[in-house]
Amino acid sequence: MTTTPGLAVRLPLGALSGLLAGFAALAVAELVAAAVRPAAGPITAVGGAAIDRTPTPVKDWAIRHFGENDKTVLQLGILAALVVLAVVLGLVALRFRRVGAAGVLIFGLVGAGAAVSRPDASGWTDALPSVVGAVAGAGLLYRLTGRLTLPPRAAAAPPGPDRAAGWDRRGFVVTASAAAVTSAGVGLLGRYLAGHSSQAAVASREAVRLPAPASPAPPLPAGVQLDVPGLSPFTTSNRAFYRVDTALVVPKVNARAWRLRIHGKGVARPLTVTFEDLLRRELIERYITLTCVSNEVGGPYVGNARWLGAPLSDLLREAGVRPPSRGGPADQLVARSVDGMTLGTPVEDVMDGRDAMLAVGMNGQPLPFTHGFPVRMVVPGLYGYVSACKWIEDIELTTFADFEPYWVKRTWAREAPVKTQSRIDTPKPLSRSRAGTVTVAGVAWAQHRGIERVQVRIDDGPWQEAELAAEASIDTWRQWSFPWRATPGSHTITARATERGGRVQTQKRTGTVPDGASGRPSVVVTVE
Ligand SMILES: Nc1nc2c(c(=O)[nH]1)N[C@H]1C(S)=C(S)[C@@H](COP(=O)(O)O)O[C@H]1N2
Ligand SMILES: [Mo]
Repeated sequence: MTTTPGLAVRLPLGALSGLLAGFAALAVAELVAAAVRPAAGPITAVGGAAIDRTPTPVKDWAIRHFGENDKTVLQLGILAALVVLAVVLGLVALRFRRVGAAGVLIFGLVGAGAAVSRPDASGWTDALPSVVGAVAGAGLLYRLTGRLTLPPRAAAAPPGPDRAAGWDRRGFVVTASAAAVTSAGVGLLGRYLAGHSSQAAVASREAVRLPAPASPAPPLPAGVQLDVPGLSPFTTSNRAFYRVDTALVVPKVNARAWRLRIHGKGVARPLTVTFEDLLRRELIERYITLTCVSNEVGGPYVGNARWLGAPLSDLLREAGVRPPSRGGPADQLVARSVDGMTLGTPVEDVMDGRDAMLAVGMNGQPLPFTHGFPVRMVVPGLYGYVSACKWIEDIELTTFADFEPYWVKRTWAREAPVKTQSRIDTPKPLSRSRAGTVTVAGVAWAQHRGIERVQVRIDDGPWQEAELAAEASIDTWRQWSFPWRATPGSHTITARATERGGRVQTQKRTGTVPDGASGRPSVVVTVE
């Protein structure tokens, strides 16, 4: 007579026990997180810690290959790892129940450690979701695997319908089903509560009425937009605007509760402003093109929007800040976001008269949550990672010597003005065209310096002038187009821009690290 079921039954049941325990642990953790702080949940915390510890080349590669899906890929990866882990612990628990359960607790501690060490952690309570979840998961695993081996006395009893194979089949099925149903319910409740807590933020965004700017954007000149199919529109819609950030869960900030503090070295009068305060100020509206330092030559991480915001230099002056050129002691402005990101911007740049702003509007709308609602920084001429802090809540005046922001700690340059770049939007790489006139068109940017010329070259031929669209301002990109008399064969089209003052976009190719990609865009096409 067997006292335990055969391996063919035990192994799958052990794995199932592990999976159920993992599911219960996560569900309970999410519920507790909804009460404590949604971002303190284990998946978000471990994911965030993983993002911060990912080496720069891998992160850059992930941004380039998965683009805006990079975070979904990471979360799926974490989930897959947890599934494997749960199965392994379930199998271990078949033989060593205590060890399996202890394993669940240890991983709970890893989650708790990740949660309390997040830069936006609110304290030891951030450990609660992982700890409580792990206790629930460990307890369940212990119980479930207990049902798979009967105590000697029970096993010796005459086999009945429920213990024919020497294990408490009914007990297992009842416990497992109850656990599955309860976990699903607990998980859904957690989701609901977390969603509910972001309702206030959503409502605060819906209630925003953007005021008219004291200084509206100058009307766009006629001819700023060329009529070429496949060419990027002059203004990028909010929906189409690229998104690059480290936030696994988009922060949902309640504008009514939002505050921005301005303080630090040389700040004679530290300030705290509310969202209402900002809206009451004299706002400016400007078209500004934003670019990511991770954008490869020809890449998609660039967009142009009409931003509405409060001039940053006015606020800094009210706080008593002087730029270094006027003897101010701080040369670096460190912006902090609600999710703990830090970005460092030269104080000189934001006070030199350019339209650096605390933006509240994007293309006539309050900022979308993904683009930093309620307030973000925008500084013309600098890559996003040294200027464009989303979900901003704190500005500290300091020095480059005293503080290294997030990306600078990860091998990116301290200072990063945007490099002059051009992009060929049409024809697409490896496309086929008919011989005759083919319109080559794209965009070119050199924010805060301006574009004065774009040229196109076919194969090794001479550089030929492209037609430039009208210039909205030196802070925006410019469209360009070139009527190419295409002849049959395979051809390489290359473009280069010249910034105001005559400096030509370099042909020297560099990668994105440490201060942005250089080189000229080219596409290969076939003409029939
Ligand atoms: N809080 C926060 N702000 C951030 C980032 C971030 O990861 N977190 N990424 C920066 C980078 S690298 C860029 S390029 C811009 C992108 O802004 P967008 O997502 O609105 O296009 O935001 C910047 N601001
Ligand atoms: Mo970026």
